[in-house]
Amino acid sequence: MPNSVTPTHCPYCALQCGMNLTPAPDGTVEVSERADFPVNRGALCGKGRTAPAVLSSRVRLTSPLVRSGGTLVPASWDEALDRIAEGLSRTRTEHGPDACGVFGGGGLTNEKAYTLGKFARVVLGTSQIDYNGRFCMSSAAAGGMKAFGLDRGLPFPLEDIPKSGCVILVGSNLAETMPPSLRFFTELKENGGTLIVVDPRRTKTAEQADLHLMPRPGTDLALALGLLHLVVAEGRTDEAYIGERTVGWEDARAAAMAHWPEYVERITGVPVPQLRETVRMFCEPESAMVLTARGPEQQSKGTDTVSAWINLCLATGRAGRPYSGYGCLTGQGNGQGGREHGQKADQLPGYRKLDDPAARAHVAEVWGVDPDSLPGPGRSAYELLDALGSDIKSLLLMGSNPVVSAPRAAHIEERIKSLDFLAVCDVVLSETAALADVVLPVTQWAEETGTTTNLEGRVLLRRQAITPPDGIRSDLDVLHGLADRLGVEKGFPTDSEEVFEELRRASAGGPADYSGITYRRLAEENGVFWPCPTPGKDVPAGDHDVHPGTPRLFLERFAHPDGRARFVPVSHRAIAEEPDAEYPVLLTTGRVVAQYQSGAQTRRVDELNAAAPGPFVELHPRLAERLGAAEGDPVAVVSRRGRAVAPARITLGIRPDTVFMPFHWYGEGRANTLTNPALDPTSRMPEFKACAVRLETVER
Ligand SMILES: Nc1nc2c(c(=O)[nH]1)N[C@H]1C(S)=C(S)[C@@H](COP(=O)(O)OP(=O)(O)OC[C@H]3O[C@@H](n4cnc5c(=O)[nH]c(N)nc54)[C@H](O)[C@@H]3O)O[C@H]1N2
Ligand SMILES: Nc1nc2c(c(=O)[nH]1)N[C@H]1C(S)=C(S)[C@@H](COP(=O)(O)OP(=O)(O)OC[C@H]3O[C@@H](n4cnc5c(=O)[nH]c(N)nc54)[C@H](O)[C@@H]3O)O[C@H]1N2
Ligand code: SF4
Ligand SMILES: [Mo]
Repeated sequence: MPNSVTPTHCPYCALQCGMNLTPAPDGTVEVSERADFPVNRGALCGKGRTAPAVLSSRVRLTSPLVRSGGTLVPASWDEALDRIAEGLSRTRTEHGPDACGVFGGGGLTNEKAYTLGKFARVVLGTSQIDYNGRFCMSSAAAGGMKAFGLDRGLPFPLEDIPKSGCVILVGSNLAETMPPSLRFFTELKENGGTLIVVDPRRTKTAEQADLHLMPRPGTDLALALGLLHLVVAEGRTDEAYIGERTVGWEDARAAAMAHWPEYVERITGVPVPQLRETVRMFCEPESAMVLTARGPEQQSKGTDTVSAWINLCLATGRAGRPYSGYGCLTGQGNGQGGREHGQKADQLPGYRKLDDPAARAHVAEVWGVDPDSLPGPGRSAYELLDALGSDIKSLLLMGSNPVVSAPRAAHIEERIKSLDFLAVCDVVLSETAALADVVLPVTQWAEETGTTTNLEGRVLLRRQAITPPDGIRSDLDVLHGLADRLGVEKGFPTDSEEVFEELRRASAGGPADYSGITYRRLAEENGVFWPCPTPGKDVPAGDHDVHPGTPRLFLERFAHPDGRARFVPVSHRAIAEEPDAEYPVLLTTGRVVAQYQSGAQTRRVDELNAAAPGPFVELHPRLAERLGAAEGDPVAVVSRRGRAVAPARITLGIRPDTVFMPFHWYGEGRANTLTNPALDPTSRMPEFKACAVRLETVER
């Protein structure tokens, strides 16, 4: 395909911005504007613009590596695959199938996520599979499931945002994490709508807000309950809607009424007049939305927090109506699709439940296996990583770099080192890959075709634009080669369209039904929203011979059998580790615009490193003064898990009781050395967004 222009999508975040790729004569690839994709209309952030830099052989893996005499040395594909098959077989024979673990990622395409889940259950027969999406949007998924009976991050396209009357954006810094999406919020304000941002820091996003609430980290649950209390006290509930479309209001109402505004002000630090103003701005227009991201979700009470914000929407009739609703801004490139097709511990394709006999029977038939042979649900991501070296002896890892991104990372790094056998598939030698016994170099976005599902539930076709270098194979090739060596010759195709055709059948009739979607439709229609069933006796085709897809959910009914949404009664509780005399300051963590996640990819791009060269500790001048630190001075941040050091960045844009560190780096500035793996009881999400630390100056 020399010199032809290929319309495709960015490899990084959940916006999945459209872009055009053109191979250049020197072997590089040029990115150019692709204006026909409605999510970004041609705009890209610096990461998307520079993504081809990671295709270069200067930074990527170019050959399989195997450990020999303590170091990783190049090897043939046959030798590398044989070694992995041997490692996994030995563990299975000596310790049973559940001693083999599999860890996936929300950046993997639908085809890869689907095949990885099938590989774990059918080839290894292990229940021990989970993925990094557990660290991402699992609390929002759990909250959405409880309330609506279905989890799709956004129940409407981003294009609906400018038509709403008010948006409350809770713990999202989308001006840095999804820059092209800021346009929808600018248009909201131009149309007369208002934007409220809830963030303990005055971020670039908060600067755009009409009202910025600055709560103490970890108190969003109390904040939402306080707002609901005021909604009731001021008579702003929508009783007709509550009666017709919901269940469970009385209990949720009673729980919220215990959260008096003054009590909520004491917990959150948000003044009562700001709470009242928020309620007024949210309730006065005809429509309004609440959108959450990692701020309120990455807490040990993230699920209850999401429930509280959904309760606010339901009590005011702001869900399942035009330009109104609750949504979660999912994060990774395939954060949505990656949570639907079976790489999650409790899940089968199509967002089916692994413990549901009918779901097991359906998927087992597609897979050609006995339903009883499918294992049950396994451990969640942190619990799986924590069991490495004890219950789990071998691990196959694809699409994550937990040595940097897992909570309590020094401990997890030790657990990984204590494995009998570790195999990693990656595009670069990540910090986790560097610990492996075998590393396999895989193809990347521009070199392979596959589908992703963006944060709106829009299924997209990412097309191959260039030929991969010699010596590199795709993740699907790897799973095919391993299945074959482990005695399963059929059922692991290497062609992604063939996998998708099977995924369509496996998802048919499930909550995330993709059966009406084909590669051809995706190419012609610029994406299709799920659910998209195959028209048949249960699904009238209407004017189409195909189902049109579902951009907007819940307008007629919610997904529970009775069509009604559920209120969930919730009450405030403290974070798992409150500050005390020894650890008096709160640490929160997150992202900067120029680096992506564990930095495995973006730290290999010169332009991005120049913009964001390393970690830092953001703190308020008052805290800096008490500590005796000036701008740029190294500061040690110490928690019960460990110690990290990074330069001080002093700003008035953060609460004086809180410090912030981005988590993109390894080494002494690794934020996750400090974080607390306290888990949410429902979603098993770790508390990345709040733990107790103390600060120390460092002599240099
Ligand atoms: N540049 C860049 N973009 C990315 C990514 C990246 O790594 N880099 N990753 C992608 C992925 S996977 C994800 S999940 C998304 C994440 O996107 P976001 O959720 O926007 O990212 P974060 O920076 O983790 O957190 C958002 C905000 O939460 C605030 N916050 C911290 N603690 C609290 C709290 O207790 N309550 C509230 N309300 N807010 C709090 C932080 O100050 C921060 O500004 O970004 C995606 N896009
Ligand atoms: N303190 C703190 N920690 C956090 C968070 C936080 O806010 N604070 N956020 C959490 C969140 S939301 C997330 S999503 C996680 C993300 O953290 P990670 O799971 O570590 O995410 P990435 O850095 O994207 O890792 C993806 C890895 O897969 C590789 N890769 C990319 N594409 C492919 C592919 O197609 N195939 C294969 N085999 N490999 C590929 C990349 O090179 C990289 O090494 O971090 C979590 N950790
Ligand atoms: S906003 Fe996300 S999808 Fe768009 S170019 Fe940037 S990283 Fe890529
Ligand atoms: Mo994420």
